[in-house]
Amino acid sequence: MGTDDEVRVVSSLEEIYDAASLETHTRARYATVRDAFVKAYGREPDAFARSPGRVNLIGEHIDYEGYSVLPMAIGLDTIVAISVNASSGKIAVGNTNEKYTPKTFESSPEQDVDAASLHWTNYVMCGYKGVFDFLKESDKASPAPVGLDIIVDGTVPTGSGLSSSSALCCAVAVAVMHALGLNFTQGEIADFTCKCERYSGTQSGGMDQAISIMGEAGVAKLVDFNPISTNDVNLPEEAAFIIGNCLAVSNKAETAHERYNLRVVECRLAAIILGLKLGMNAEEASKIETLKEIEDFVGSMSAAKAAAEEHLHEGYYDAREIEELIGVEAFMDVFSSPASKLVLSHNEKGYKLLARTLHVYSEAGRVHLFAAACAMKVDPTELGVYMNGSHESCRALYECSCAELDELVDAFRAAGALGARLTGAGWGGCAVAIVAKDAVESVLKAVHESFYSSRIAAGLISADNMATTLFATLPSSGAAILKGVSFA
Ligand code: ADP
Ligand code: NG1
Repeated sequence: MGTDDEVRVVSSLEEIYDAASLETHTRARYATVRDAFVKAYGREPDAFARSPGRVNLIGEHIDYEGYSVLPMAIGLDTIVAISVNASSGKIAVGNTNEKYTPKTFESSPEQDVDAASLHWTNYVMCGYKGVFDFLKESDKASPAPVGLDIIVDGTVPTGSGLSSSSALCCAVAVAVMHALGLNFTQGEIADFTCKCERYSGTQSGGMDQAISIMGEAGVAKLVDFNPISTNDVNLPEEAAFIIGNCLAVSNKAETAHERYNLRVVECRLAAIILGLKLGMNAEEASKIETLKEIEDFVGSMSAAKAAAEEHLHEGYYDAREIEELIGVEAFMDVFSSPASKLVLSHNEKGYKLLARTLHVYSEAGRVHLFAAACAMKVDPTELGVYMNGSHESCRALYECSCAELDELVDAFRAAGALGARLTGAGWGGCAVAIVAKDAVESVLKAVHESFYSSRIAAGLISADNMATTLFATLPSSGAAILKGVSFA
């Protein structure tokens, strides 16, 4: 499977899920989604689409800087049941989880997403609009918008760095594409879902959508950008990966102006300043979007890193210093999107440019070392070293960790993991650890005791929810459309 292939259409759950998960909950889960659909809309759905969450093994906060990342899809996913409703002419959206209230929209794809509302259906509208944006952009004939009935069900923990938002956005995009009788390639869907998820307010890179659409059972993927492409990475057979949620929730859209989008802005400012210092004229420099373009300009990663060390200073730059360095026009251009304007209006401390840049360049290097080590089948201990290095860089240079994540990473290492790091955007959410396969049970037990038992006792997490809080995971398959599936 690759960027030119279409999303798989399957007619049985066995083609996606393993026997144990079907037996214990997945078959029943699909029946529940179907029943919720029948209850809400009075008939069975025409089809289901599903798209998984992901764990990023290495390469954090560098996808939006143009650098390759190395995630794998996980077994937790989002299911969307869908039917055309020609008579309603509206987009009706419900959820199996009562916490997520239903909402009905007009069917015009031109409508804005109300990012400030932070309503969960924003991600549904992102996926919906993305299908029509893509048709428009690629000059393909666009069907007239029709009414759609939708029910969503998700098992990816939200705000946890396992990309529940992209699983939702991608599952909706695939479901809408199918319901409208369209067929795009996986590469096309990965590309437009990356763009349309930005309607939710975060200026994300394309990692999550790419792996959610193009993930495959048994392999992690090295994902490259501009254009998006993926290469299989065979993980060492003698190693396993464990995910642990540190229980600090980090809702990306809510905090974007002071966290995620601020980092995106800091990297762009650093890239423009470096471009100018390296001899670009003002017009050329103002067009620079990513730190990768600076590497391309100077010819190597080591030269780019040396340039950053020479031309950027430690600590914060305030707005006046940046205006003096790059000019008012370029400064305003960086903040031209509504999301970036929010960053500017909330920023009090200033912008840290050297530390962010050094994280990006060193992390990009670690991704390739990790991929090469997998290809050469080296001892997984080496992978652990790269993962530990990544966490340290995220913690100290990118400042996207938090006390709970650091404690969990330490707990993994103390329990015998070969390495551990935060995964996803950070500031809360999950850590991922690499462990020797024969140590999985002992690491799970030790981390349960050292990190979780006191939190269970304090009521921060119920023992019933531990299966999606601390678990070993294998590379799983990407998005699929399910037609004519039997739940018996
Ligand atoms: P993550 O790291 O999980 O992607 P985000 O904060 O980016 O975290 O996105 C989480 C948000 O995505 C939730 O607050 C909710 O609005 C939406 N979301 C994700 N999955 C679901 C779902 N199954 N049902 C409803 N909303 C969901
Ligand atoms: P999370 O918050 O884990 O879904 C986000 C971005 C990614 C990437 C990582 C950090 C979205 C949808 N995803 O992931 O593109 O930049 O942070 O590596 O915003």
